[in-house]
Formats: sequence, C-alpha cells, structure tokens
Amino acid sequence: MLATHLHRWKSVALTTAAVLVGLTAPALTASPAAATTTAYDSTYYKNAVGKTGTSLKSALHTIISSQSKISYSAVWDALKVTDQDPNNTSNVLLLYSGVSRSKSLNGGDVGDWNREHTWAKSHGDFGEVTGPGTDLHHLRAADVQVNSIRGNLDFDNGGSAVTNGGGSLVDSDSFQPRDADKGDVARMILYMAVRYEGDDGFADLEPNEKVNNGSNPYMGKLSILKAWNEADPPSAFEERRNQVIYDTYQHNRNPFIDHPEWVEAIW
Ligand SMILES: [Ca+2]
Ligand SMILES: [Ca+2]
Repeated sequence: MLATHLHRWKSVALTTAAVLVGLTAPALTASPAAATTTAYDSTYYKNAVGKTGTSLKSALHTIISSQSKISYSAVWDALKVTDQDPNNTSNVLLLYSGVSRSKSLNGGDVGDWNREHTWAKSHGDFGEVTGPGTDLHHLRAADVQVNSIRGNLDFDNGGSAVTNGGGSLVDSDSFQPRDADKGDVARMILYMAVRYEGDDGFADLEPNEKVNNGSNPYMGKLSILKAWNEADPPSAFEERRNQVIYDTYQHNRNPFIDHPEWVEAIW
C-alpha cells in the first residue's frame, strides 16, 4: 500500500510540473500539432517516443493496454469524479451541451445525465460488459436527450442545431459536437482505435472516412476528427480527466491528450 501511495504522489507531482511547463509551452500558445513534451516521455511513453506510423500505434497499443478495468455500474461514480465541473464540485460538465448539472441527477429521465459512449457501442457491438463498453477514456456524462439524439451516429461537420445541445449539430447520418468538445471527441475516438486492436476478444476498432458505419467496428470521419484535434487542443479539464483515470481508475493514459501531434504521426 505504501508503495502505491508513493507512486501516486509522485504522479501528481509530475503532473503539476507538466502543467507548469505547459504555461509557456506550445500546448497553450502555438499550433496544436507542434511536438509536445510531457513528464511521462522518459517513463510511461519511453517505448513510443521517436516513433511514427504503425510502429508508434503498435507501441502505444502495448503501453495503454496495461490497465485496470471497472464495471459498468461503477462508471456512474467514476464519472462524478472524472467529469466534475471545475467551478462547482457538486456538478458534472456534460459532453456536447456544456451544461453543468448536479452529480445526483444521474439516471434515464428527461433532465438527467447518463453515460455516453463516445465511440458508439453498436460500432463493433461491444455493449456494456467490462472492456471497451466501460472504458472511461471514452465514456462521458451527457444529457439524456442529447445523448439520444447523438445515438450511434458517426461524426462529421454539418446539420441543424441540437435542442439544448450547446451548439452541437445533427443531420440524418452524422453528429457535430459544439466547438469546445470537438477535440475531446477526436482524441477519445482515436484512443479507442489504438487501445482496441482485436487481440482481447473485442473488435478491432478503427476510424474511417465514412458515415453510416452502422454496427461495423468503424467510426467516421477520420479527416474531420483530425481537423477537430487541431482546432480544439487539450484543455485543463481534459488533462485533469486523463490524470484522474490514470491515477485512480484504469492506470492507463490517452496518448493523444498528452501528445496531440501523435494523431498526425499515426494517421
Ligand atoms: Ca476541448
Ligand atoms: Ca484498432
């Protein structure tokens, strides 16, 4: 126990250092595609740094596949921590709408928030059993009705305004998140593509250039997701979320939040 605690304190200290460096580093000021450095490069990402293409993807897959997993019922309480509103510790911030809502309003009724699978669970049919269906790196608190409108649509630009959707758009074959969530969505989808490669009993999830992917293990559109990753760099909320999942729940990281330029390095 003592060793575990020491390890976690060390992680927090490293994160603080990374955030401080970030104040003057490219992550907040220059092109989001610029190379970033993190406190994890010489440790967690040691076997990935310097690689590109399929060798980078493969190295990251190995690194992030070492993780703990939680049950779908445990996701409720985890989201109350990972998605906490930085301005109100009683609330969670909802994906797509940007609404701040009481943590206690989790459920399935109008006005509640529920567990959105950003990589739609029907795309690869992984459901809610422990695995991709319970992976916190793509599970987010979302308004029940907005989540229903998103459904299992692929991501693309265009559409008409989603009711109470915070600026998100929808049409018959795709969903466009509000600007502040575009990069988050892209990095979650691409995390899933690297994490799930078909070697653990679940489908090999991959991005493609299509919509109407249905139950195939694909999510579109890759070119749009890449643009969204550039337009909306990782925020403090997203970085904290990644850290909490790493420290407390799964002990793996989303590499694209730490290194958004690795999106272009792989795809
Ligand atoms: Ca964002
Ligand atoms: Ca994959």
